[in-house]
Amino acid sequence: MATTTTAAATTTSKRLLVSDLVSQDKINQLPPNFIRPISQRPNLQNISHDSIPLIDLHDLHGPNRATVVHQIGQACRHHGFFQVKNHGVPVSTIHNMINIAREFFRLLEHERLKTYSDDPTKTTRLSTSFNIRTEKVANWRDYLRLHCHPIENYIHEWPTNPGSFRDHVAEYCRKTRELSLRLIEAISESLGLERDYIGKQLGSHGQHMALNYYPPCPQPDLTYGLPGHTDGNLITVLLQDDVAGLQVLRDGQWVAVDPVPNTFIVNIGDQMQVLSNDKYKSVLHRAVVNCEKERISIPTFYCPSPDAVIGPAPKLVTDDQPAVYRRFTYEEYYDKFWNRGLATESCLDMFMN
Ligand SMILES: O=C(O)CCC(=O)C(=O)O
Repeated sequence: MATTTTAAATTTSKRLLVSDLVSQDKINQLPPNFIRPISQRPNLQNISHDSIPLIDLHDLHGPNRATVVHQIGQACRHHGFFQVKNHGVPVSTIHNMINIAREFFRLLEHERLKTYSDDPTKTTRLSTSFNIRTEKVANWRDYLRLHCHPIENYIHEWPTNPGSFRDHVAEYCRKTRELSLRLIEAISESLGLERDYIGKQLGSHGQHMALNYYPPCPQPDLTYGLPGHTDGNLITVLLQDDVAGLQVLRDGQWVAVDPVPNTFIVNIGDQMQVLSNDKYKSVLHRAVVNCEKERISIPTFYCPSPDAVIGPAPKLVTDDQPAVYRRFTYEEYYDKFWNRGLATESCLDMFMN
């Protein structure tokens, strides 16, 4: 692999990963391929901190279930985002996951690059930005993408360094899958559907995750960790470390979701918007970076299996609200999602009736 030896803002970096640009080339200005046109920059001064709802899941399986389901429904309808506590994922599992992600990104470059690929169809891959094959401006992010359900189909592909990587990540995947299934049941009920309706639409189900690593950035006002986008999956359960960076669009204003220890952030993805026939919205969100601290975020993307056919739930299609979307396989959606390279914020428009 070619390397750059000087801090140069006028040349495009030959490093594959942003983390190595920072740790090895020690750049102090953004290389041009990361710089957004003025109209697309993050405007970090104009951010609200009026956060998203925090829902206590303690009573989800008790006599007060209906109250919690109602809170979840309101959050999905009005925000598309909420946080959860008493979610059932042990604190030790969360800490192990964050620590192992940090250890992974601190490995030597040649060790990390063993899993490098820019091919979005690969089920285990370390990569950078979003899709460097199709995008014009790069993002200040490296990420390890893993498919994790059914776990036995994929675990043999995962990194073996750090030594406890597979054990800690597998445990985390099992726990976040349990949480995702409980949330999907509650969301199904909140839409007036059978508790198991949405789960039954997902074929044999899928679960992917990303270990996102955002290194400190010399000019965070010129670029993004990830620009505004919606998630293409069903629901996302996001863990972030103690460094802020996630922002959610509400009423045309970007709102920061500052970290709350041991909580998860849940958001509605495009497939849930389709199944709910637009009752629940898959909301734009983005990750901004900062010049002082590295940041780690770990989204679990719960999704249909590739062969599952997704469309609006018939019970939610009425004369007043006809089916907004056609039916499609998740495979078709997933291909479009990755190929557009985040050049458009969402690809739901391509599936409208
Ligand atoms: O880093 C974050 O907080 C958001 C990550 C995200 O939106 C994604 O990976 O799709």
